[in-house]
Amino acid sequence: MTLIEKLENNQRLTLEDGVALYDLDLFTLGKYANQRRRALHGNKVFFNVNRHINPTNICKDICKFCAFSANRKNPNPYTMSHEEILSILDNSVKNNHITEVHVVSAHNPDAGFEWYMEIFSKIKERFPSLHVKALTAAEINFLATEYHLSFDEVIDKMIEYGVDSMPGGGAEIFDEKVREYVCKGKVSSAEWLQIHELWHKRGHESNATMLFGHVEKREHRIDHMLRLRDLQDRTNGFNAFIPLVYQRDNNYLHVDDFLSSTEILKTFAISRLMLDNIKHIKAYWATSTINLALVAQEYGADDLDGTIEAEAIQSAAGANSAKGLGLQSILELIETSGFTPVERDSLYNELKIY
Ligand code: V47
Repeated sequence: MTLIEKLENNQRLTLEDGVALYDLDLFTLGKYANQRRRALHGNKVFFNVNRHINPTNICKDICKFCAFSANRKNPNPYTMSHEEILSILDNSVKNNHITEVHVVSAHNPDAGFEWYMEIFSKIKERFPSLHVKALTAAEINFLATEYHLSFDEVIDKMIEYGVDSMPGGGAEIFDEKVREYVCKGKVSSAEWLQIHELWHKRGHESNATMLFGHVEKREHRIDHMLRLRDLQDRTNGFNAFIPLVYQRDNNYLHVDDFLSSTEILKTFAISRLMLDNIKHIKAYWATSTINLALVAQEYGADDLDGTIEAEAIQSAAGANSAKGLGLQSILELIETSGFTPVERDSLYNELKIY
């Protein structure tokens, strides 16, 4: 069967197929990805009203791509108190009616296990209906190592303290050689997958990211997708796959060539085609820019993430995302791109179709 016949017949694609998809022209690739996307989601573009909070930037890890960590190039170390976090949320809940808080921290050995966990129960106490999406597999691995706990023990604590779902961060690129080069010493690929598997096995859901556009090759991206597809076959716990476009400012990974928009759109389209068992492909606008994230909706993506309000990780590396996007802007952007905006909750239940 040729590659085109496989696409026509919705056949499962191999590593070689995935790499070969990059050789198709963008419009042919886009046609198949869009067909798959429309079969799943019609004309809908999903988003949520959320707030990203990054409570500390002090980190014992040394990822070369990171511009957020205060141990690297960022001269302003900080660790928020729980009261600070709660007062930010007071404002976001009151003025912006957020339904989700997405909490991602650096790996701060001085903050303490309780500091990491207790904020979740405090959030739940003050805002019982707010969805808490928190603790990447990289943070869980850090907490387990630092405090001599098993992954199961950390996960049990997360559930006890009120975490609802896990974000997809820390996946970077699973290929061991590239990983060793870009984020030596951080959670390994096998550990990242194991942590999500344990979380899924408890009946909880999560997302999966991939950081691309740095030193990885196309086959590493496809390999990354296939490792996720294998796990999803076993657990069905991933809601969304999120290809994060690498931002190159203020870090130690000297990459001169920024990806072309064509390569970025192809990667969205290919992820839609390879990941036949993950329902949503998120074009996280903070890394792809809002313009390309909207175009990506015609190339396999169906989601934009959310209003985010404030963002510190990607904006530290050059993304224009520090101030978030207003609800009205998101609605207008989706509508003027010809799509139907659908506000969703964190688990993709539809809250409002505009
Ligand atoms: O894992 C770090 C990435 C991630 C850079 O689950 C960078 O819904 C680009 O995971 N250029 C954290 N990216 C953010 C994240 C995320 C974001 C939005 C939604 C969800 C979700 C998850 O940020 C890290 C890392 O891969 N990152 N540095 C950089 N220079």
